[in-house]
Amino acid sequence: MKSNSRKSHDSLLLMTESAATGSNLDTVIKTPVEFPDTRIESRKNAAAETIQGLMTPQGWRLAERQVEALERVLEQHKGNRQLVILQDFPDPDALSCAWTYKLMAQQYDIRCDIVYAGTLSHQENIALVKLTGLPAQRWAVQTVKDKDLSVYQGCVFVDHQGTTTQLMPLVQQAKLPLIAVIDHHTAQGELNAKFTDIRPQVRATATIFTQYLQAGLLRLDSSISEHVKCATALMHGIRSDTNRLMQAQEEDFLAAGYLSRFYDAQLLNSVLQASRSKRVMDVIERSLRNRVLQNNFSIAGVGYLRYDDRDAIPQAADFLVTEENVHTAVVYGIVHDEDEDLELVVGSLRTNKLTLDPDEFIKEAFGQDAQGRFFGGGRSMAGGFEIPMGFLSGFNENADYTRMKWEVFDVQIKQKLLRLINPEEGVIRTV
Ligand SMILES: [Mn+2]
Repeated sequence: MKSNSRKSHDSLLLMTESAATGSNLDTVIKTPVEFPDTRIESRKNAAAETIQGLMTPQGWRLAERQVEALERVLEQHKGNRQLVILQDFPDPDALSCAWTYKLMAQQYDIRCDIVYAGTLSHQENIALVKLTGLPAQRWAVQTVKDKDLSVYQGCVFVDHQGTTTQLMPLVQQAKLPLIAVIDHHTAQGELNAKFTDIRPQVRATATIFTQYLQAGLLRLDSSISEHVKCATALMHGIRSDTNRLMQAQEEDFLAAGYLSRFYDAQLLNSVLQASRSKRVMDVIERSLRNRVLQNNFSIAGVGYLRYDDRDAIPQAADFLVTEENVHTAVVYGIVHDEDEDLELVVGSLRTNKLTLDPDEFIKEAFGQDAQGRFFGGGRSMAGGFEIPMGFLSGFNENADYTRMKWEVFDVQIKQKLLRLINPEEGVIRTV
């Protein structure tokens, strides 16, 4: 069914394109049409697609404007080498957008390296990268110090604004100019990029990037395997940031509709089939056992977990928010990085309460550090935080000490959360 419809679409394309490619089909018109810039041609096609309803008129106008601005910036940086920086624990939205950026920039002879400082933790993200051959590399902070950043002429942030990557200070030190920021999280402050497209009302950055494709920044071709895989990654990005499209809005559906022409459903299915490890299941079990229910919030501390299992926290939050009468779940734990003997508190919030702004909620609950940076933030329906443990960080062999340390953080975090959840009750009792 699927492949049939794709075939008929392809042959349709062939028919309409034959004039331009000058093949010997009977239908070919003699005058060969020359397009000096293929992007102009695809812009025209894109306009036709808009009329067919794959973009809202507002979405189209915005995308067209942004694409023009981005094209100008790419043009100015022709031949450059750029770093596309992801958040430390990249998700499908971030990964797919970085890849799309890389493919778009390639047309301008710009070479991009996609990097992240943390790790790929969620089983689906590991599967996504492996199965699509997605070109992202891990740059652990300690190894970056030996890297020569002067080979790059600029950097790009997608799906974040520099607050969730440990690479930020290094990039600033190397004085790498910020070329582009494309994100759907709430604006986190002045960044001074050459191109900025921050749209907090859009559910996924992958939707924004799909609109760039639709507006002609890169013409997807279903006979190019890399394009098919990238479209599949974008589809996964939109799905995963919209709770399997359940929180998607018109723009996201339309973007998914466009991608449906190119993506590989079977490949996406294989990515989604990736199974959870036992350790992730254990974290989910702990969250279930430890959860505290109050005012339709479900709060759970899960204790210590390994760095590689860090993404078990949002998965546990995803699960807790499905309970009856719960609209918001917050799950947190102490993530231990054995390589660096570093510990930090990591937490995730998931909500389906439309009036709750995760960004505001997290900023309000945890405040800022000494440098004025917030411990976390969010986008629509989801948020996260990371709190360094400072002097208390580091492994201790004494089991009592380790338990006590957890309890202190557990109580402190609950206290900060419950102050917002039950404002009238004030501070909670610790026993
Ligand atoms: Mn996202």
